[in-house]
Amino acid sequence: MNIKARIFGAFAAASVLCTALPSGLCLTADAEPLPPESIPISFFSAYEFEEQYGAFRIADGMIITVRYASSEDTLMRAEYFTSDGSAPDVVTVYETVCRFVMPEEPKQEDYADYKEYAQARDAFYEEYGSYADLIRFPGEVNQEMRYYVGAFIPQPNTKISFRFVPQNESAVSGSLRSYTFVTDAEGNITETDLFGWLPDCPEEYARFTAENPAITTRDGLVIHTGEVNHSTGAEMTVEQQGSAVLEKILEYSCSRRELIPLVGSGTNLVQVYSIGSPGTVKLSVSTGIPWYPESIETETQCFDAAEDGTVTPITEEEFEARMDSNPGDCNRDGRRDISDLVTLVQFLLKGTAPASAPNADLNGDGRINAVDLTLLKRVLMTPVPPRDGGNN
Ligand SMILES: [Ca+2]
Ligand SMILES: [Ca+2]
Repeated sequence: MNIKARIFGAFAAASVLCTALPSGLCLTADAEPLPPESIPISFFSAYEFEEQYGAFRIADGMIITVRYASSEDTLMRAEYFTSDGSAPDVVTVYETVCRFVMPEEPKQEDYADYKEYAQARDAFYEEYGSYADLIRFPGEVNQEMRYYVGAFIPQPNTKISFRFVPQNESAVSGSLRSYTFVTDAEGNITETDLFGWLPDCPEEYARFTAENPAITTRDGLVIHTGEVNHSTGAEMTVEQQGSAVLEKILEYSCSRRELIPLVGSGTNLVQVYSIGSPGTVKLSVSTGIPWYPESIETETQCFDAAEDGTVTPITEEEFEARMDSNPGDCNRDGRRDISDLVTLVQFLLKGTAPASAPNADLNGDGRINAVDLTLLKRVLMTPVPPRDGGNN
């Protein structure tokens, strides 16, 4: 295949830098230089890489990256920079674009009978072996797909970030997520961005969901993972309750890349929340078909989010208890505001029971009366409203 030869040629050119590389990475000068096996050198090996590791992998002392594009215009190459925006001293081991052109499907009219056609079709699928399911037809013919592949070695004691930039300036830029890596004195590389531990490909997603509950916490973030199949009419809805506020900072898919769009497959969704305001929170995520309630499944988890940014899982009972130990939060929505005053006044005038009797009894004397109303007014007029989540 001539693509292969071209790629090896590209590596041969890059291997001029061999003297700068750690030993073992480079092959002897007389042999035809081959990139280390950790670097994908064909379209489908780049595909496997992306399924297994996502956009980046640290291997053999290098940062290896792949990026998919369905056309030249959307092709994204990796650009690296230091915290001050300058270009760091990085050895580019390998940089290429691996292409795959979708072959034409045998046409039935080109064959004498159906049997002959079927044989040709089977031979076509056989040729692509384990990748045959990725190029299912009928579809667009001669569509060319690409992976940008890069491998870099940063200098010791450096911190570099990568971001993908469009190959073509006029192209619509895709996700501008950046990835950051730190190297120590020995040149060991560590990924320090969120994707160092957050899954960003199907295999990492499978591992993450096997090891963690559907709603989990790490590094002060709350992460929800779940599958939703929009083609069945299913939807995912998120609700939060309590005094803390979660803000969604990321939502992305970790599904298998479909080279030919398939109908009816689900999406492995990852949602990441940071703490917008501390306190206590209950996060509920429901997935299912809205008009078919039996299909709806709900995942719930409660957390304490502290001022210092730590997030701790708590039980639903603990959450309910916290909700009732927040004096002044008469309507039990996690906050103390004017609506609580309305709730308390309605109780005093009309006897309408407040959602939380313990919270309405501000002085804790076992009765809800005008004294509590006075106290609530005072609480609401305090310049800095307490937001302790009822933990005091
Ligand atoms: Ca309230
Ligand atoms: Ca009272």
